[in-house]
Amino acid sequence: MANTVYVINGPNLNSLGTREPEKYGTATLADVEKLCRETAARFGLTVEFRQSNHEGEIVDWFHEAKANGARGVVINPAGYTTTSIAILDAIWAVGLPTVEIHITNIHAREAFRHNSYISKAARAVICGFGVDGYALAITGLAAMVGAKS
Ligand code: DHK
Repeated sequence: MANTVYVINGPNLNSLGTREPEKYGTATLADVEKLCRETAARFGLTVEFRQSNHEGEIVDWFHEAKANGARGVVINPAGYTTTSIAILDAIWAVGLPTVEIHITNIHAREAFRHNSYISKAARAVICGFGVDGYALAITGLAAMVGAKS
């Protein structure tokens, strides 16, 4: 798995496409997966694409990524962004370069969405580009880890 990046999606992103489309758009999670795979392939990278509504499962995936020799992680922590010290600690524990992405501009939304625990460990943060942010996150991660197009 030396050329693999994990793309981890948090709670409710399984409903992408039908969930509040005025905020999150109409692309589905399957569309996002395709975008991620196509973007990663340009840098010779393959993608492990995951989604969970359960915090502990997301923590486990960081440890799995490390054990499998992944190059890095892109995560949309969704509703766990502002609550999960466990995911923050997992990022620090495994030490993999991690890019945080949000579809919406969380800083232009309700105040309770502004304070990200994940940002304290992420190497970079992207928000507000819609699902295109996933392609930007993978492109940035590829540059961070020296994966060439
Ligand atoms: C997705 C969510 O589910 C929210 O909980 C976050 C994020 C924003 C997004 O923009 O991708 O607050």
